[in-house]
Amino acid sequence: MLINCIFKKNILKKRATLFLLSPYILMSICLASLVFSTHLWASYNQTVIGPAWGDHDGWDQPEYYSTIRYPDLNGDGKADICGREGRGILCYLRRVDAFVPSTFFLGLSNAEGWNQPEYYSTIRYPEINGDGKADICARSKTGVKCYLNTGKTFVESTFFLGWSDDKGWHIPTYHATIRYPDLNGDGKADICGRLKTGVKCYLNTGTSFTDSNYTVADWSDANSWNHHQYYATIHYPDLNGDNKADVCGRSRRGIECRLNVGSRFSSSHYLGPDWADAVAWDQRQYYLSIQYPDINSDGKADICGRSGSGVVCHLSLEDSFSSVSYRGPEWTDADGWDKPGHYSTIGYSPVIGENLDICSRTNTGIKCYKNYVKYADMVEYLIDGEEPIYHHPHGEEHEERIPLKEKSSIRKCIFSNCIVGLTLTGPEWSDANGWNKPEYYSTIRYPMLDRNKNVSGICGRSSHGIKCYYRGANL
Ligand SMILES: [Ca+2]
Ligand SMILES: [Ca+2]
Ligand SMILES: [Ca+2]
Ligand SMILES: [Ca+2]
Repeated sequence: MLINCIFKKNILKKRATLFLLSPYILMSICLASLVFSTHLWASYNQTVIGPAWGDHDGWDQPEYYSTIRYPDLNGDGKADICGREGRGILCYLRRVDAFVPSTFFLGLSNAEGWNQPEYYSTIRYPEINGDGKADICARSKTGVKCYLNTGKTFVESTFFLGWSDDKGWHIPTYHATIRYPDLNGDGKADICGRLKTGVKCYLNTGTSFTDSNYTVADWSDANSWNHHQYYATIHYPDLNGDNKADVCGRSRRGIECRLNVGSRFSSSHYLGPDWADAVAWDQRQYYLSIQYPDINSDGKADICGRSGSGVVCHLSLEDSFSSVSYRGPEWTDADGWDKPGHYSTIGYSPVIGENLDICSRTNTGIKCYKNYVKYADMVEYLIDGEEPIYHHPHGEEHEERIPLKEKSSIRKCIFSNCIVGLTLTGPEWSDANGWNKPEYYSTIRYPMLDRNKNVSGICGRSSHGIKCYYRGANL
């Protein structure tokens, strides 16, 4: 009902002249249904209280707050929480309405140098041994080591890679690119990083990392990939849904990906949007917003990024991204999204239903827009004077009908931002409450609080500690 109403209003202007509908009557119906359904879309009624990692205990320092993550430590599908304090990594396990202290600990302490960014910034929670319980890998002075999750704590393992300070890995252009994609689809994380000579990966044998042919030689220092606007965009999405990670990055010409063809990355390009330096995508407020959410839920990672005029996405097709662009929220530079306190908080998670919705922090707090990609082809741009093709969302006999896809549109709408401002209001993490400071906004995450029930949350650290919000069943 609401959705149909929304579609009607969206196409109001163009259809009104065609069908002589009274805009005032339609508007009244829409307003009435919006008022009626306000409680449906307003938002988050449940909280999970996390550890009291407050400013008083030093958690406003980056060597602590930037390490906060939400791995699943016990394999129950519910995100737990870990963070590094002075003594090492502490974790809390998820219970119904709180995260509670656990025996998990790993002594990556300040005394051993882990308060240095070239070390603490590399702490990750990949699945190393395939048992569904998140493990830890991190780079110290001597190289990358992994620590296995025993069910109670973390213990040192035989996994090691000599990406040491001596070999230059203390420099961000190298260590900031260390990732743990699963290249061969065996459920065990492999490891990739960018060296002077380009991207290089090692496969997980079950007990160690071994050399492989997964490389991208083009992305070398000689080709300028040691610059942040390029190396910081290297991601490992699964573009074709075969459960084997592919690789993407932004060169000065735009997005370039290579498909994983079994034992190596393809040498041919999987072309993406031309987000080139020449059109300002070398600005960090744009290139740092590049993500690969699967917005149409077909198992193939799509690409979204924020330009100066707002979020835009392209769908993953057979051998390239769609040339059609799908519009997201108009989170513009003019409205402040050129600042990291906004652009770095953009995330994609299933707030309502199964598709990925989009959220970000506004001046007044978190706002999310529902994913309408199913209807994207129907939403926009009826051409004046052309008879539209109709789609019957509830069957042919139903009175409601909405126009389906017209020929010449090249921009379509995916999130409800296009539609009467249908938003979900999240926590009031506003500028006025100090959330424009990095020790707070940079901790905002959208973890799966319950994977089995498809419940995602909004979590962040305030001056008092961690708190998560989610939509309970009674909303
Ligand atoms: Ca868990
Ligand atoms: Ca594990
Ligand atoms: Ca693997
Ligand atoms: Ca997709």
